[in-house]
Amino acid sequence: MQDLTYEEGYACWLRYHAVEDEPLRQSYLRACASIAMPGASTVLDAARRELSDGLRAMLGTAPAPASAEDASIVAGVFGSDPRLGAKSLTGAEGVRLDEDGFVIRRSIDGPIVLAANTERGVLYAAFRFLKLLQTGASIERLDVTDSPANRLRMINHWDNMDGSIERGYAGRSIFFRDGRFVEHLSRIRDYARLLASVGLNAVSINNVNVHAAETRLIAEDLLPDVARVADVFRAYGVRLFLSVNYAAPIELGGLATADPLDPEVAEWWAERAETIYRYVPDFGGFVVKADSEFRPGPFTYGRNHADGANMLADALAPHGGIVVWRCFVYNCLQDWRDRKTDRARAAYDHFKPLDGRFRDNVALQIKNGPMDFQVREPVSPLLGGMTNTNQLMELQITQEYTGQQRHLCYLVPQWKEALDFDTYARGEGSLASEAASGALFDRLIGGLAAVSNIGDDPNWTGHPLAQANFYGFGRLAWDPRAAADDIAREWIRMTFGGDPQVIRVVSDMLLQSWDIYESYTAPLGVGWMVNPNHHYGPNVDGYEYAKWGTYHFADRQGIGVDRTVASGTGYTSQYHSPRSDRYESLSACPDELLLFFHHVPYTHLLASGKSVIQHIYDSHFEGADRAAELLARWDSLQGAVPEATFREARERFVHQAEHAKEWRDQINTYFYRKSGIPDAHGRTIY
Ligand code: GCV
Repeated sequence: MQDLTYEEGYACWLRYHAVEDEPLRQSYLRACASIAMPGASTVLDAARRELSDGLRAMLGTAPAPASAEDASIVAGVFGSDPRLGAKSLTGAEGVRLDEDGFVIRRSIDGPIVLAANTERGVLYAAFRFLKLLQTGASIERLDVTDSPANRLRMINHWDNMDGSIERGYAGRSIFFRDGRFVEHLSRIRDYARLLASVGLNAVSINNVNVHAAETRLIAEDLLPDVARVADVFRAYGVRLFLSVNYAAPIELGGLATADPLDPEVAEWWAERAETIYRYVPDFGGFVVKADSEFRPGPFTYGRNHADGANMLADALAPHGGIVVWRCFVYNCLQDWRDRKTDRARAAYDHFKPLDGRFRDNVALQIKNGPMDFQVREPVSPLLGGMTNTNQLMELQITQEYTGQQRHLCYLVPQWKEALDFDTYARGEGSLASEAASGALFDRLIGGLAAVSNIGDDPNWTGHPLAQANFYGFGRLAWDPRAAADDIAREWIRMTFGGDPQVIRVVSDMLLQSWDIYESYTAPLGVGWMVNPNHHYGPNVDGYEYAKWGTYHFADRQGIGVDRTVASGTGYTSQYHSPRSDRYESLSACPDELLLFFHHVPYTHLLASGKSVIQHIYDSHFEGADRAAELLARWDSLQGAVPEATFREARERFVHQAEHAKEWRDQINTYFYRKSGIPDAHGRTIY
């Protein structure tokens, strides 16, 4: 019987399963007999503890403390012991080694050296070294040099102080309860450790929709609590950010205005920043949702987003903080009769003209797609559209539109498509991941941010397999080139151990799950078709006559949104050529995005050779069948994964199989009734 935390999935991928292969265990034991870690700090302590606990769990014995001359593992900052070597900006083969990078080296019969430019780098090296053992790698010789591609690797929480989580599907907040901070911080500590284990270095703890209670997070009565939480994260190398209310000068400061160009307002924020830094000396900065979905912002005063962001940036600059300013700005009071306004255009239209006008300590946070985390969207044209502004790509780990952690949807393949997207901003090969990291335009700040999917459920994520999304985001934030299947396999191995059947079955399930989910929900990139507000379950016209700018325009002849320059909203022109030409052309537009860019008759033939209507029928019948197979495949693992995890997931697979049928039947029936075209295979449609 395993311990409960393992059974329930609390330990996630840091379970540190005992190594069962005896010769391998012996070789690991010989290599890890003793350890020296010069230096003392909370971050180094975390690394020391991790190495000791992890090695004890996997090998049965923790390494004995030793002097650096005698130790089999020497870990620390370059220069803190001669064995660690001197400070270095390049590792093996000239690989750049930045402040978070590290090296792991071992020559024949030499000690294992874990070295980095910073303590945080040493912590990352410790986790990476442990991962080598978790995944059964040989450690006879080691020459690893690694640095993150992104400077900012951030998690955004949408947690409210009453303990609720906007779009949270895994319980309540681990930070807040009943209007206050939680008393005991041990769960936050365990969470900080999970973040560090995948190299994440920044966290914002409150919802971007900042309501009255959370506006006070920057007030002096709550800052001591903010500082306590920041201390916990700091020990794992994670900087804390807060989402702020743009109208705080009025709501908290009692000023008459929040106009960014009003000197009194600027002074108020500067004083706030100074106070915050007295409590949290390494405070990361502010995350801001302004002039978006009823949140206040600079528009109220006739100012633009650069005015708004720069004023906050100036307040933070003396302390080293940054402003993460979200580009999720669109008209959420659109008249559905208005065919000219296109929500997809909005972010680009607002922000592109401001390119180059933001301070160096501002980063614009851009959702991966132009709409809102649908199962399929094109990549936002702002990524690669702005060449002179720091950017972050925003992803959504929490499965708002992708099954709410009741359906299996491994999102790493979706994110990979966004990261690997060629923006053509600097000619062919101008990847969106490099626009986001800043590498494409020589920007200093850049990275990835994602909306968390964790809560206080015993296994953190509700669906046990949704942990793979959190893990996968961390891996991609560090290395966007990592492959979705490698990430899946290593997550499974670290989480469930080395049983080949478990690795094979779960990785197949994960890797097919996005495709399966897409096939029985909204077709061909058109999106939405969910129930309003909570966004769960099918409702084809749920958003069709709404104010949110979310339409599919289905009539008896056809469906889709014409976003071409020739006859539609002109959105395709926001991309660089040849991308723009491909989307503009009906024949060159990829099938999976066809209805995002074009309005076509149901009889239109896709590149696949099927008509649109037959594609809808086929994908929905197949998708529901494949969802049912997920359950059967999971059932084959009973006894091979922890019982509690098995049951938790099984319950969800049963629901998913049923719910997929509901999706299938509603979508197929709707389009059969609209088009009058029967299924070529005569299957049941209602
Ligand atoms: C935090 C979508 C979600 C909202 C979310 C918003 C955002 O509209 O449904 O819950 O608000 O995105 O990203 O700001």
